[in-house]
Amino acid sequence: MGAPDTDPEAVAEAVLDTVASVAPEVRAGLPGRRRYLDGENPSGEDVLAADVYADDLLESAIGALDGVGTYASEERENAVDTGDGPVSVAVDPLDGSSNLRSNNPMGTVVAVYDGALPAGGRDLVAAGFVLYGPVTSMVAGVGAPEETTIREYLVTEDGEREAVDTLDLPNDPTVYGFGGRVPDWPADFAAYVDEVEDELKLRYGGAMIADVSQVLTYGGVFAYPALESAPNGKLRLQFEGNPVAYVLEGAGGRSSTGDGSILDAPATGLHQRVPVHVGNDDLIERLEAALG
Ligand code: P6P
Repeated sequence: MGAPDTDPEAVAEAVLDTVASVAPEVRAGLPGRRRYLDGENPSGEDVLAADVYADDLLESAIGALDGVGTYASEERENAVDTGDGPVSVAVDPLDGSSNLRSNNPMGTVVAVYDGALPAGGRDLVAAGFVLYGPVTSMVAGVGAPEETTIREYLVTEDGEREAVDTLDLPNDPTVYGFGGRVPDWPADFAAYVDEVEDELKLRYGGAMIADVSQVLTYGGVFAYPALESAPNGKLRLQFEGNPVAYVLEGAGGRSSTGDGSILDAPATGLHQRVPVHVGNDDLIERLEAALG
């Protein structure tokens, strides 16, 4: 390795290129890795052979980059020291991997922070996700959250990113998807759902980035809210909440923990959970009013 690059945004671009470059290999390795392994991930969830496979590929490729000092993953208890670089990379190697057994879309989420982990969303210098759908695509942006532009790319069989277009949230929202069980929703969230259901069509597939892709394409709202049984919801701030908030806010939408932008949520731990609500500005504004 040469001298670590010191420009965080240049390193971030290299990280996004690297995630795209390994995407075909991740996708090609899925068919033979649909079995569950013994043990659980740090969040207490079952682990598929594909989760470990994708994580190992990404750690090896990202950790080798000049400028990356730390690699962290939803599948690893602790972050990995990968050198002296200025940025830390947090990855959900296969978001929604339980969809592999039912052959539904899933993907890879990546967040690039300027500095050490755990980090707040305002420390992001890039974020995005690869979606393994009918085609392999990437949605990502580089720069400070307030300055980024979110773009969609097709990922070629050679792992190259081909820009398609910039992404701006449609003004006439049509879809919603909410995680958790109805009886677990707090009453004020259930009241919000009652209101929203009259206006939007349900789109929920069990993989955050696939459901978020519906919102980015058609407008609407995705939420994995706080639950009576899980006051901080299910999704992880470092690996899911911050990157998806970066993307939605960068595309002209809004994010909320229920009490302000997810990007302002204090970072307290590598695997901390956070309620996630992202989508069109007025829908999130109404959500925050409902949650009081
Ligand atoms: P549920 C996938 O395991 C994940 O972390 C997100 O991608 C997704 O939004 C959520 O959990 C699905 O959770 O409770 O619907 O299975």
